[in-house]
Amino acid sequence: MYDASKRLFERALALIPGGVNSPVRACRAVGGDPLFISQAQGCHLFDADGNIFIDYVGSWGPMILGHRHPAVVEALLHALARGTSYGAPTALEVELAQMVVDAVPSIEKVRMVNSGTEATMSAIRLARGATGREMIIKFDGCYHGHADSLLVSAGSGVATLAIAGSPGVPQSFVDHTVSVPYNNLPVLEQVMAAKGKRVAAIIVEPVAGNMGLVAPARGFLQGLRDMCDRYGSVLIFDEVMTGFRVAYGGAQTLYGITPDLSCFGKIIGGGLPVGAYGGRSELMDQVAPQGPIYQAGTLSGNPLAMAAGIATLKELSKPGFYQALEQTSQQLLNGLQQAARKAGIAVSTDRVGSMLGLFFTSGPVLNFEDAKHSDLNRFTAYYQQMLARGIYLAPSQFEAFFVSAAHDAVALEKTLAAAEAVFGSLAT
Ligand code: KE4
Repeated sequence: MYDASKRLFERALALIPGGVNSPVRACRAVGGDPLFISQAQGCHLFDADGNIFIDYVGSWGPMILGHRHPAVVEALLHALARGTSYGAPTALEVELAQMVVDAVPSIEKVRMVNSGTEATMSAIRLARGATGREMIIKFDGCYHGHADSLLVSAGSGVATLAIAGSPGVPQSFVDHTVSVPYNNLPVLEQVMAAKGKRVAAIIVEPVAGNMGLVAPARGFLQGLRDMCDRYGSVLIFDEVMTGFRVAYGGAQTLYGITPDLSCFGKIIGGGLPVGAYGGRSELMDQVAPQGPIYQAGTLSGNPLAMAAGIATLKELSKPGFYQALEQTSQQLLNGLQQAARKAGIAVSTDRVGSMLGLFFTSGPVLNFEDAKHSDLNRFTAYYQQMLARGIYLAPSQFEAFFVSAAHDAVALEKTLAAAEAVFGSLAT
């Protein structure tokens, strides 16, 4: 069944910490060993043993078109025929920058980097440099990558590994970062009343996807905007996951809130390593070499990654793309809710665009504490049994799951049949 993956994992364990190049992939939160994937097509993954799965991880967000979309493959092959990396400006970088600026009204200038972590780390440095302040406020359960000053009570991998922050993060860095509950304006107001004049930035996932899916409560994002205006802090929307996922212009266009800086990743690389941060020229022009705030990257704006990102955004910008994806996503959610109800299983679900969340609790789940108090053992059983039925979910309760344009009626039917069987067995 999984012999080839097991052999590969044994070898990997001798060579790579935990046998994986990113902790959550080790599946430690749900037990079992990771499957090694050999190829993918559309909404399907094929593991090293040839097993086929319907994929709801989508490489943790980038694969909104599905795997190996013809337009992305063609763009990559075209770029590859001309070279792989020049360490010099290319027309492709200008084209992708133009597409991001055109898509996101709050962005006048954008800098390409190589990961979401680089994007948020750089945006934080810019906010600190532009304000001359040091403090950062983030939210429990939100994950912004693994930059030292943001690895504090993070969600995603850190939450699953139950590490608040991480060894190796200097105490002094922790002193500059405050983490408060998501969706809780009164607590934030207290912190800002006491420290607001020292706060360089408030950074938030406008739709949280690293504690499972937790949508912003009504007025929450506007409250952050108002507080940043009141205290002169920079509002950073970490749209690494939500950017071009929940809407073409990201969560900020969906909720009508204008951040000062935005971070992107995942989808804008079309499956290749890309991150980006952007905002008003008045801020972005303070970044080197235009300004004094340093940030750099050997492979930033890599032509292959730019080509994949451009091809992806071209597909996303086509009329009706998001409406069709939302329809499929809602169908899936309705089916999951129906299957749970039929089995008498208490679940709390939510959907923003094609980002979905399911907790084993009657809910509601408004923050990380709520998420942590859901039935994690039941999630583990659900995960393992869905995997055994060929449905590939994120191996952690503290992740969202994603629908792509490649998830068709057949895939949904198989998924919901599996869910009905699994919920039924969980109920016994
Ligand atoms: P990367 O450095 O992994 O490209 O991006 C970090 C990041 C920043 N901001 C948000 C909102 C993110 O979700 C992420 C990364 N997301 C996780 C999954 N939830 C990546 C998966 C992993 O760590 O392997």
